[in-house]
Amino acid sequence: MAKQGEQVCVVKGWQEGPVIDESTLKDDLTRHFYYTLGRDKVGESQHYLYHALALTIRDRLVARCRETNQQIKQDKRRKTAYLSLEFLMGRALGNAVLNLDLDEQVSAALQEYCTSVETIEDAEHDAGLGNGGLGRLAACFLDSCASLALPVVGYGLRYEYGMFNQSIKDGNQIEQPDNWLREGHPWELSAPEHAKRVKFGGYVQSYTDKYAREHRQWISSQDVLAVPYDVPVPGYKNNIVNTLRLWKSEATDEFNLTEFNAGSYSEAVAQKNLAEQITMVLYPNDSSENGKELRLRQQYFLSSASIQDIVDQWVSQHGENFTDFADYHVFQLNDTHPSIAVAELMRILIDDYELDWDDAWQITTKTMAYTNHTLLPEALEKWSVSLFAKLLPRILEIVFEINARFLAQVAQQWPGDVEKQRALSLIEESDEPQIRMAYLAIVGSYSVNGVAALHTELLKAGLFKEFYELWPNKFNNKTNGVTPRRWLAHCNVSLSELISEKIGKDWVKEFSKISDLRRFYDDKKFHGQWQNAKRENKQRLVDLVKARCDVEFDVSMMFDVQVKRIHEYKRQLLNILHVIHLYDRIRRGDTQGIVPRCVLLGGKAAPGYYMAKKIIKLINNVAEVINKDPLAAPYLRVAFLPNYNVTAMETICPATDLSEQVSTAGKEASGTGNMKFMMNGALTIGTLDGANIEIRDAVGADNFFLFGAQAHEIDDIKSRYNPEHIIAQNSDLNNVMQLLQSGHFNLFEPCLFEDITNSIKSPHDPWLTAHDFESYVAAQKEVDKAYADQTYWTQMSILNTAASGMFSSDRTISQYSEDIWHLEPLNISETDLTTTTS
Ligand code: NBG
Repeated sequence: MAKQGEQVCVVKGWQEGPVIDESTLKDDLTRHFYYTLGRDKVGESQHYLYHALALTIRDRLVARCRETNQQIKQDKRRKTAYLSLEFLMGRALGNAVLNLDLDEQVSAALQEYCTSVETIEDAEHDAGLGNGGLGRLAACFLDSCASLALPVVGYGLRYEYGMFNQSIKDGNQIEQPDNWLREGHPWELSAPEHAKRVKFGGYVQSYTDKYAREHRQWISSQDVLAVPYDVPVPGYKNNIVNTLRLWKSEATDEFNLTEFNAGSYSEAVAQKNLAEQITMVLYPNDSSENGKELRLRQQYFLSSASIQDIVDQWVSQHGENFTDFADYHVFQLNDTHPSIAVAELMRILIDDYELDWDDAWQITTKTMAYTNHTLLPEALEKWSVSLFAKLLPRILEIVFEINARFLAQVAQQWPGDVEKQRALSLIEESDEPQIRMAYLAIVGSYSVNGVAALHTELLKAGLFKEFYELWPNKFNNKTNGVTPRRWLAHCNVSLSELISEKIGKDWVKEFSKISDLRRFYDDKKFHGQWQNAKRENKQRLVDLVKARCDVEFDVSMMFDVQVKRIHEYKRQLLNILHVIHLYDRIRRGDTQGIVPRCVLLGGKAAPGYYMAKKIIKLINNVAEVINKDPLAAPYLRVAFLPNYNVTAMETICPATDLSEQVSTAGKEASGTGNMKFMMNGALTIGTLDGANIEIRDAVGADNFFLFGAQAHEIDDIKSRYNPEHIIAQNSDLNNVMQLLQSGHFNLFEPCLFEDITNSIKSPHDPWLTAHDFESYVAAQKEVDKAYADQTYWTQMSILNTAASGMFSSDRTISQYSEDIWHLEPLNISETDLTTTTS
C-alpha cells in the first residue's frame, strides 16, 4: 500500500484490458509449464502439469480478487473478518474450475497434454489446516460468502504441517507429519509488505503523557513477525474472489545483541526457531483443549495479527478516528480459540490509539461476535493466569479490568449473590486460577450463536444459562450448512448432471430449488437413472477401498458409512457392536432378512486419545476376522479407511446408502457430514442430536431411521444406569459381549479390548452405549427391510436430496449476514473486470 504522498506507479497492461481470458487459457498453461516451471517433458510428472494449471487458474483469480478488494475499499463497505484457527480447505483446483466455469476450456487445454483434470488433480495435496467439522465449516462458509458476493475475509494460520497423515499398522493408528507445502502451494501469494509484529513476554509499565494522562505500555517484549499469505476464494460464477489470509510466523531478524556480542552466535540465531515454531504445526485435537503454551501463542498470534491488519487498513483509510469503526467491521470468532481478540482490540485501541476505556469497550462489543461449537466441558478452553502473566502481561491486565467491570454488572443484577459472581467470573478461582475463554468471548460480543437448534437451546438452558438470563438478546441460532458446490456439484458429477437435466442448473446457485426434485419421486424412469448414478459412484468407492484397505466391496450391497473424527461421544463403538451382532447372527445361521452390506468406517483419533485409538484397533480387528470368514462374505464386509480427509469424503459421500449419525443425544453440537450424505441421497440412521433433528424434520420422520435416548432423558437414565443388567436381559448384546470377551477378535493379543468392554459395562459410561444398543439394532432392521425394497429406498433417497435445501451453507451465511453481520453484496460484472483502474 502506498503511503500518503508517495507516488503510485501503475503498471500498464493489466488495467487496460483483459490480458487473460478464456481464449488464452491454453497458451497460459503452456507458458507456465515451459517457462514459469521450466519443464518440457509432459510425461515426467503430473505434478508439474498440475502446478502449471493451478498457476493458470490463479491468474484468473488474481484479476477478480483485485477487483473485489478494490470495490470493498472504494465503496468503504462494511465487512466481516472470520477469525479461525482452522480452515480445512481440501483441494482447490477442481473447486476453482467449477466456480469460474472453466470446465470446458480446461478439458480442451489438457487434451493437448493427453490428460484430464481428474487425473492431474491427484497431484494436489489437501490443505488440511483443520481437524474436522469446525475447520471444514469455516471452509464451506468462505465458499458461500464469496458465492453470495459478501465482503468477508478469512483469517487463519499457515501451518507448515497440517492435520497428520494417518496410516494403519497391525490395526493401530500411526501418525505421520503432513508436509503439505513440500512441493509448493501454487494458490498463495505472500504479502510481506503487510507483515505485522506480535508481542510476547516482556512487562508492562506506566507512563504519563504531556497532558498528564496515565498510560500503560507493554515493553521489552520478544516480537514475532506475522507474514501474510493470501489464498483466493472464488465465488460461484459471479466474478467475486474473496481472500483467505493465512499468517506465517517469522523471526524479526533482530538478534539478541548482548548474546551476539558475548560470542553466543548460535544462541542468538536459535531465537529464530522459537518464532518460527508458532505456525509450525496444527494441534490435532478435535473437541478437546490442548492446554499447551504454544497453542496459546498461536491463538494470540492469529488474533493480534488479524486485528492489526484491519485496524491498519482503517487508519490508512479513515485516519485515527474510530467513532465509526463498528459500523464497518465485524469479527466473527470461530469458537473460543480466537476469543483473546476481544482483549487485543481493547489493547490496540487504548494503548496504540489512546481511546479511553468506555469508548474502546463500546467499539469492541459492537464488533465482536462469537460462535460456540461444543457443549463438551473438556473443549471449553481455560488458560492459567500465570501463563498469561508470563506470555501476555498487558492482555492479562485488560482481562482483569474487563472482569472487574463485568462483575459489577453481575452484582447489580443479582445483588449480594456471591455464588453468581463466582460462577460468572472470567477467572475461575482455584489453586491455579484460570481464565475462562468462552466467558471472555460472551462478555465481549454482541452476538453469541450455537450451530444447530438443539445445541443453541442447550447452551441457553445449561452451559451459558446465567449469561442468557443477563443478555437474552445476544443469543441466537445459526444451524450449520455445507456448500452444495463442493459437496454435490463437484463431488457427484453423475447425480448433478441428472438433477440439472430434470430441474435445470439453478440449484447450484440457489440450493432451495433442489426441492423441485420431489416432482420425480414417483417417476420409474428417474428411479433407474438415480440408481445408476449411485452405482457409478459406488464403483469409485469400491476402487478406493480396494486400493487403500485391500477389502473387496461390492456395488450390489448396501453401503453403510460412518466417517468422522473418532470420539467416544460419536459412538463408532456402537456401530461396531452392531457389526459384531450381524456377524454373530451370520455365524448362527440366522441370516433371514439380513441385507448384504459393506460397512465403512474412517477417521482420525487425537494422538493422545487412548480410548479413541483402542476403538480404531477394535474396528480393524473385527474387520480382519469378518473379511476372512467365507461365511460372512455374502452378507458382510467391513473396512477402515486410513487417512480420512476432505478429498476422501468427495468419493465417499456420493457412494453412501446409509449415513451413520449415532452420537449420544446432546453431545454433537451439529454435525455437517450428516448434511453432505443427505444431499447425495443417503438415508440417515441417527439419534435426535445436533442437526439430525432438523434433517429429520425436513425430510419427514418416515424417511429417517431414528433410535436412542433423547437429550432430555439422558440425566434420568444416567441416574439409574445399570448396563450389566441391560446386557443380561438382551441376548443380542450379551452374545456380542461374549464374543468380545472371549478374545475372538484378539486371539494373539490377550485382554486387548478389556478397557472397551469395561467401559460399556460401567454404570458411569457417559455415552450410554449399552442403553441405546437395542433400539439401534431395531432401527437397523428397519433399514434392511427398507433397502430390500429398492423402489421404496430410491424414493426415500430422492426425498432426502430434495429436502436438503436448508442445509446449504448459503442459507446459513445469509442468516449470519442478515442477523449478525448486516453486509451488502458486492457486484462485479465482466466489464468491471476489463476496465479495472487503480
Ligand atoms: C464441532 C462440533 C460439530 C459441529 C462442528 C461445526 C468442534 C469444537 N465442534 O458437531 O463437534 O458440526 O463443530 O460447527 O470441533
